[in-house]
Amino acid sequence: MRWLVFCLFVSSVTAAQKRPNIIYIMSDDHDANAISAYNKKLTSTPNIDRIANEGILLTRCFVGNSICSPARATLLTGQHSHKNGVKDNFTHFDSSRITMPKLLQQTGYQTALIGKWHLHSYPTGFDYWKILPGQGQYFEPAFINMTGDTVVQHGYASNIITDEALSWLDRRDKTKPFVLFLHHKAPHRYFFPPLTYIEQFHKKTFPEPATLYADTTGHGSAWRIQTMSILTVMKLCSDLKVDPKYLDDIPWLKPDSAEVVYYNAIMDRIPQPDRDKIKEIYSERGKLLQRLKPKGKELLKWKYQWYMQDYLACVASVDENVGRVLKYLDENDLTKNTMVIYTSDQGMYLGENGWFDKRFMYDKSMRTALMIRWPGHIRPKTISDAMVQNIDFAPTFLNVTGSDVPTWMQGVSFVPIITGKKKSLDRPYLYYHYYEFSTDHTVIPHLGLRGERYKLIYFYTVNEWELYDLKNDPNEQHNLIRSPSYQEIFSQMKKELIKLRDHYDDHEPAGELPDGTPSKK
Ligand code: SGN
Ligand code: CA
Repeated sequence: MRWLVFCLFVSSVTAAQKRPNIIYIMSDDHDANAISAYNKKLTSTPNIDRIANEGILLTRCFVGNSICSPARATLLTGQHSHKNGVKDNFTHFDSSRITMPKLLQQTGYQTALIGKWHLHSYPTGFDYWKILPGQGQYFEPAFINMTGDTVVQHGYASNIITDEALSWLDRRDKTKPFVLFLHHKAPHRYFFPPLTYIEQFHKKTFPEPATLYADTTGHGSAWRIQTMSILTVMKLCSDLKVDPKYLDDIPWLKPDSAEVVYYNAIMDRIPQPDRDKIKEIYSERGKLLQRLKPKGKELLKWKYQWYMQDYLACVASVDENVGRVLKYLDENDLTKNTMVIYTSDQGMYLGENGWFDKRFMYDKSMRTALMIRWPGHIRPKTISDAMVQNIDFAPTFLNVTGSDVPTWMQGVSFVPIITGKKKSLDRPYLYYHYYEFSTDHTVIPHLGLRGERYKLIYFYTVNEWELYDLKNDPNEQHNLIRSPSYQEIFSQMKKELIKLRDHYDDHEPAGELPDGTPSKK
């Protein structure tokens, strides 16, 4: 009898262990162009690339609302923002909702979430969690633990988040399969790398995007009123760490008092001796500004380079830590039975249109990086251009772990894509809806439709439409909405948009959509 019980126990452990583990690594604002698997011209990310080399690189993964909290609520629920309730960065996620991690728990998975959370309510559905409050800090970050206490931990955010994740892996219940959500803070604004990477990046020069010096002439209201400009909105002291003392006698660069307070606060977090060394390196920026007193284009040229130096140095810290996770899997015999995913909560402007930040439905911010390794299921070095969306993540996780996908989830599993069974999902258009209109970057709310070739966007509060031909104009520079030869496509796409809005049960804006402000020409 004892023997039988033992055999049953062993067989249930083996069966449980056969179900794959998942490690989902999501960074914050990491644009695909800043990953060398996608683009070799900006930087090198050998560890992140390893996931793509040993698995699949998806070149057309998109989000449904390009901003942090909404993307995270979509990950948990498989639903667009209007259904999961988190339309902007200020809304609390209703933690009593059923979520993908809760469903995984019910089937015997151990679940853990470590790092950025940004959904305001405390996490539920995780056997273990430890989160950054709000956006979190890079140096000496505070964490909220499961008892609700806040503890400040010594070190740099990317390293600590990884330490915590590896330590959870060490002490997890090894009889159960697991899903680990490892959410980095980097490379989010204020892009603040650790000393080693500042040293490596501060003398590098990066290629400028073709539209860095573009202005808003000829564009619609949304382009004209956005505040995402590197030249006029990105701050020299807080964003680019120029000591205010270098700017006192340059009237057009002189920071206001809030900016000086912020600069001192972020600097003061860095322990010595690194703080002085970092200040020393950044003093080169201040001295250069004093010497050249640049304005306009010349100033933008420098700001762009410094933005890239700091942003890509933060990316390097993420890459190093992705390497640590992969090494841990190798050393603990977990590589074979663990699906590893690398992605970001959305894309990010890296100087295109002269911008930083995200929010817009343009591909630059709507698209996000996605690569997946799953030995034995995904062929190494696969590249797929199938259109997938972040509403599909939850259904995919459920599918991979052997659960049914509830009908209230709006996405579909993309397992057939990554395992090579299908070339595309039967879904010709993706839906998008951005809502947040706040002092942060003032992007006008819009909804829209992305097809294989065309993209239609409706900025409904100003009644303006934009239509792009992504084949001829991948950078979305030429709005074709008034072009006579595109009127048929406009009306077709508009019908599809209304159909998709109704299909996803979005009621804002409801009814027929007006054709927009008539051309003045
Ligand atoms: C902060 C940033 C914004 C950024 C939002 C949202 N401002 O408010 O630039 O768009 O976060 O980012 S900053 O003054 O703190 O830099 S998100 O990734 O959380 O959506
Ligand atoms: Ca983000």
